[in-house]
Amino acid sequence: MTQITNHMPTAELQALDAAHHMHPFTANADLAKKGARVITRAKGVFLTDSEGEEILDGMAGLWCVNIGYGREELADVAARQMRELPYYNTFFQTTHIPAIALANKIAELAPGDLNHVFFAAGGSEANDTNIRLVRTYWAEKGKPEKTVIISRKNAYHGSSVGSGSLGGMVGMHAQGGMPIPDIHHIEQPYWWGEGGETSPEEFGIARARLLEEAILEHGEDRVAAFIAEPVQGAGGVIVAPETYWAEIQRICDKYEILLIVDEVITGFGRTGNWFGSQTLNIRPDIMTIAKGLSSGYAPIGGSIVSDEVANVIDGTEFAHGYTYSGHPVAAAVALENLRILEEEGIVDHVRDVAAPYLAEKWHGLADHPLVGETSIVGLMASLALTPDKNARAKFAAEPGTAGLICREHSFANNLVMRHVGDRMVIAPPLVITEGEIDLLIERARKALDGALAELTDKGLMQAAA
Ligand code: PXG
Repeated sequence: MTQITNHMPTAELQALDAAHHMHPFTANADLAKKGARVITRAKGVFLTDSEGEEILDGMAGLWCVNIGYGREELADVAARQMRELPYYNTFFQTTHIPAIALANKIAELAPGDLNHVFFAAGGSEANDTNIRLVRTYWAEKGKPEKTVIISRKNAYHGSSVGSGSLGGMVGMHAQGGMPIPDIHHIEQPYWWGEGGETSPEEFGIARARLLEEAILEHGEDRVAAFIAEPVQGAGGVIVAPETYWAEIQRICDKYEILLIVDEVITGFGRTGNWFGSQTLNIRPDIMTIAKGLSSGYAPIGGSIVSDEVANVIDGTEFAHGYTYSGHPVAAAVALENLRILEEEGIVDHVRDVAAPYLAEKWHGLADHPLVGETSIVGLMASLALTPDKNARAKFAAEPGTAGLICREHSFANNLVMRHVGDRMVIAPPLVITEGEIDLLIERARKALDGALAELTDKGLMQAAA
């Protein structure tokens, strides 16, 4: 273990962190006892911590560092832009070159008639924008009563009050008065966990038809939009059965409700195309983007809007915007990131090389006694931990117990692999090589072995009744 000497000892950093830093989605008192892992630098797909450990980042940060860490070009562009114009706003009839260039580039890359971009600083803000966009769209069309937005349970659309309401996370709704009115959640298309005896194909159709039922229940004249992730990310990389999306598209078309596709994770190459909508053959009216837009090097997100929606919105003053909408440094960094993704053929690398290779290896983990199913689209993958794979059984223990144990073993083996309940998920940087995928799989298997041993020792390999 290499000791790094240019900063204070880890324990001191941890104590200072615990004293003044409130972490997101964390029981901070528990973390204070244990001490946070301090990440000091990163290169390619590897992180280095304050103890000098090299960790394979199987999560690309938080599903965002698509081009990998340590690209000097982005640092150079940021420095140049800060010197030239560090900040100016896009309110009050002004604009600047990075915002112009980035909006044009995004319009070129986005499918169909998604040609207009409203910028935000991240995905939560962009989804808040979307709530107001779709309601304003219908009001401008003379249908102000169309305000209901249908979403899905176990969806993640952000953590602000609006976007958290769109999301379907029960634990989030329990804190702070969410969801806001007129957001309705239907069941998710999670066959392995909820499909029972139905075939995946039938289940996909049945879960999509819940959208139609919800529209009819509220009345077509009340429903503004449906929002969904192409593949649920934070919900556990849940890949809908193949029948699902065509049926959703049919229903959105039939009832003329706007389709918001949240591409915050699936955008910018993650699924082997520029957008998950292309991989899954979906035609959104609005797309939410963030994360991979800048590969996480700068905070930026936005909504890509169709010609039709933009034309209607443009007819009024949309009283909405953020200080950092189209921030010049973030926009310049995003533009450079898109240049690298494009010129280095990174999306092709995902589709033709990395995703097929990872899929083969990831599905290979299905022979492990702890693994119930493996799912993968592009470079986002998950597996279900189970005490009894033939029965698709859940654990008798509190949900997430096995997942947390497996994550701890993964960390101990220098692999960042997340758990969502008792599903393990990965989404590595898109530049990952075959050799690095081998290492990821080797460490994931060690984590599974370690978890199986610990679960067996503790008598936790019991199925729920
Ligand atoms: N939509 C989707 C689909 C997301 O995954 C957001 C919106 C919100 O983006 P911002 O930039 O406001 O965070 C996200 C974010 C996790 C995790 O634990 C996932 C996200 C964020 C934080 C943690 O998997 N996704």
